[in-house]
Amino acid sequence: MNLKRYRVNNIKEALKEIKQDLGSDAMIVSTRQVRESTGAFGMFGKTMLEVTAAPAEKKKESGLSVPAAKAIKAYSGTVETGESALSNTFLTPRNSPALSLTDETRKLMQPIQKELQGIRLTLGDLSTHSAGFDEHIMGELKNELGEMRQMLNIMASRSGSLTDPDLPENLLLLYQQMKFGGLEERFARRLVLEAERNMSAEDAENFPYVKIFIARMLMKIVKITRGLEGLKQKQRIVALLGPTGVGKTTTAAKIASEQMQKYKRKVALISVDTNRSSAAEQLRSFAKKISAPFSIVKDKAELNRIIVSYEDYDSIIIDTDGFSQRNDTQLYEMRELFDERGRIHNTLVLSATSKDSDMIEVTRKFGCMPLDSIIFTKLDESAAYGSLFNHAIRFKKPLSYLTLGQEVPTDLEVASRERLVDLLLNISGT
Ligand SMILES: Nc1nc2c(ncn2[C@@H]2O[C@H](COP(=O)(O)OP(=O)(O)O)[C@@H](O)[C@H]2O)c(=O)[nH]1
Ligand SMILES: [Mg+2]
Repeated sequence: MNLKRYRVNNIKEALKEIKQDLGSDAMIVSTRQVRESTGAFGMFGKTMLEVTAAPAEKKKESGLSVPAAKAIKAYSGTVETGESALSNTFLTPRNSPALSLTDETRKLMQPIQKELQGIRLTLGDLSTHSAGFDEHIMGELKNELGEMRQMLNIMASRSGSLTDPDLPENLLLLYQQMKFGGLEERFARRLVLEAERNMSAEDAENFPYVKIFIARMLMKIVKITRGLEGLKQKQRIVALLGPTGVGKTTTAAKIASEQMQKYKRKVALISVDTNRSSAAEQLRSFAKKISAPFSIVKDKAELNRIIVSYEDYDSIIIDTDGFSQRNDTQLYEMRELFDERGRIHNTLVLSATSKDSDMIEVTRKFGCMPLDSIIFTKLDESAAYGSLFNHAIRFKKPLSYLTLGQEVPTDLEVASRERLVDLLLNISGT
């Protein structure tokens, strides 16, 4: 990506330069305060603002030149299937950009939407009342509708650009930064509007103040368990659930090491292997390395028996064999084992590199079991930290751990609010 960095005295200056250089659709990627090392021994350097910006993505612009026929295809057949094309959903694009509109854009779009609605109704009338209506003309009209909808989408996607008039500039800047970091547009919007309502116009002029204000709001959104330390039971039993490849086994090993090395606890390991796969061997060899007892179980009776046999151990870490969230049979089998509330701390392991839509699906499906916390893995491979907040806002599940690499045991962190907010807003770099 083509990033450009600006050192300026204030936000106004930054916005002016960015608009000149990259156009008014440019996105703010990050903001931080830096000290200029000018003056004798760098002592009298003044504090400057460093703003990094990126030009708008090209693909947003290309829509207008898409031929009408293609544009219609892009709407997943709603237009092609005749009558359904004229249903109400026609005016509501799939990703509902209407949610992300600024008031100004909304105003601009209203007459176009009205016009579309009119055409839609006329078309509906024509198709029901005149059986022999010229197919060709119908086709053309539908094409035109498709194009108009494409334009509406483009207008919607442009909302929230630097020209957004509704917010004081500091808030607008942070809004852009959060959005760039992957925070869902409507969440970012809600946050900055709420912040605006709760601060004086004078405070809104003070960038560090506004940034810390937003950081505090974000901190309130995230719940945490302090790793396994927040668990009430004396004997800590934790099960790692989730799809394949997200890092369950690696994380189980890291947590086992944390419990042993940091807290000097007696640790036992269990692998649940409903698949009869060889996946459990990975944990077996790790258990051998740390001289911890290890068992493989296939069903609930075996699991219960083994847990009882480990009653002298302080922490029991249960790894599970992963499977797709779409495999209902396996989900059902797993639920049999982990449907009890309270005794075992069920933690869902998600990879921070996954798309938001996949995380939502996985959490919903695995939500057939009580989920006590979430672990986000592979933060080292992702920069879209906003996803973590999107998830926290949607599901209100506390976070227990974050993992930041493949190394056992080092690349494990107890999830903290400060860390998460820092990842999104880069407070420590300020
Ligand atoms: N980059 C990175 N890789 C990880 C992390 N955690 C696990 N992995 C890797 O992800 C792959 C799958 O891990 P594994 O623990 O076998 O996943 P499982 O199928 O859920 O048990 C392995 O190559 C791990 O080394 C992490 O935090 N960062
Ligand atoms: Mg595994």
